[in-house]
Amino acid sequence: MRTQVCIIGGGPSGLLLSQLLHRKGIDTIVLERKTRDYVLGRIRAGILEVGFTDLMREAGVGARMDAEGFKHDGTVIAYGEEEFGVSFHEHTGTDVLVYGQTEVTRDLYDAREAEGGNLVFNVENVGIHDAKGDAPYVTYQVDGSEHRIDCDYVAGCDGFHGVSRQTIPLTVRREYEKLYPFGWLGVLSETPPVHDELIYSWSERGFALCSMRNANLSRYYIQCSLSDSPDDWSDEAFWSELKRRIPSRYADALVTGPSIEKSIAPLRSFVTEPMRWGRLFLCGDAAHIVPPTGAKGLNTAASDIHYLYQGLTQFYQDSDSAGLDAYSEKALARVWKAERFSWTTTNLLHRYPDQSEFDLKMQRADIEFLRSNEAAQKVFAENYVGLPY
Ligand code: FAS
Ligand code: PHB
Repeated sequence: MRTQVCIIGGGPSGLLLSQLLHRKGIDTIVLERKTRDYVLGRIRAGILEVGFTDLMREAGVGARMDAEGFKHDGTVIAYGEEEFGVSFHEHTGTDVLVYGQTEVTRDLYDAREAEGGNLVFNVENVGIHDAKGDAPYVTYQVDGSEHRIDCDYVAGCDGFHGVSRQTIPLTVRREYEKLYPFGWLGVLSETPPVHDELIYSWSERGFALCSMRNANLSRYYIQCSLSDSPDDWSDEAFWSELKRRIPSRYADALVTGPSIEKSIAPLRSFVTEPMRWGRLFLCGDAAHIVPPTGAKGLNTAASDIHYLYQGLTQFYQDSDSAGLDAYSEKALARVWKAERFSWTTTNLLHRYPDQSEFDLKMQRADIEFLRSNEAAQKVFAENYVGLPY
């Protein structure tokens, strides 16, 4: 079989790229290791930057997002019983959209299938071959039978644990990583959100985040130990710990209920360079990971897809490879800024096990500076709504 772009990974990165290229008449195939339902069952991001929502509309899959998503023009930062707001709109003239990654992925799957997209599920043993040559090809198995796809380019959209990044030789790859000494325990519950904006909360006991998906679906997180497992946390234990970590006016108003999903994500900062090797391009989590504190994971995948989509379109329409040649440098320039914001917000709001009294004073001063300084709030807002592509 032959295609123009072979996309490995049927998460939001791979699906968005496939849908965008399809609308430009560029042929793709998407190879996904799991089933559609498995992919949709993973509860992840909740906040979309304006760049992401623009891409979804350009891909022709923005209707439900625009109808059901919630515009948020600010957020609450809390510390102990104190709190203050940061207005995105006041400082940037724009806002973010609350619309879960699950729904983004569902919309993309629906569009790909409605438009005859070539999606292959349950693939195994994917191999990328001759990426440095002019005739790359990908092999994989489904139900035990071997397949080969000849293509012009390969897009590695297969996440942190995928095969694409590993295909780039260690003599070429440079990896940068920071592991955090804590994780996030997340709970999804069919309860009304405790507040109409997100609440990022620093507390003596650790970080907490109050988020949502819709008027009756809330998403909450608490910082937890890396040695914890979801089974260590009963719903009751989770709710009472969350209440201890947010201002009492919210704790008293919190509507609790049974968790319909409970999971722990370890926090990691990670970047691999370069994001291109011959005819193989890395996108999204295949190339970089951020701690979710800044809501940058999915949104940084979007800017990668934007740059690669532009480069491939320029190549196929104008036989001009300038966009492809600039991809890695352009994508990394924005990736590192997302890494910086995610790292700084994580350090601002989390309790580290080895923090000294001086460290705590510095953390408190950082929060106080953000509360009291317009310029600091503008910087926070510009990063949160998304830096330009
Ligand atoms: P994904 O990992 O989503 O998708 C990659 C796909 O490739 C998967 O479907 C996988 O099955 C498939 N795949 C892997 N190996 C393959 C192979 N060899 N062959 C074929 N297919 C293969 N971001 C936020 O902004 N906020 C959050 O709260 C948040 N929470 C997260 C929680 C967890 C546990 C994780 C892991 C990430 C979280 N993220 C969050 C980040 C997340 O949203 C990612 O940024 C987003 O999923 C990136 O999308 P993709 O690049 O498509 O990668
Ligand atoms: C979420 O709603 O899942 C969410 C929101 C903001 C973040 C991280 C996760 O920073």
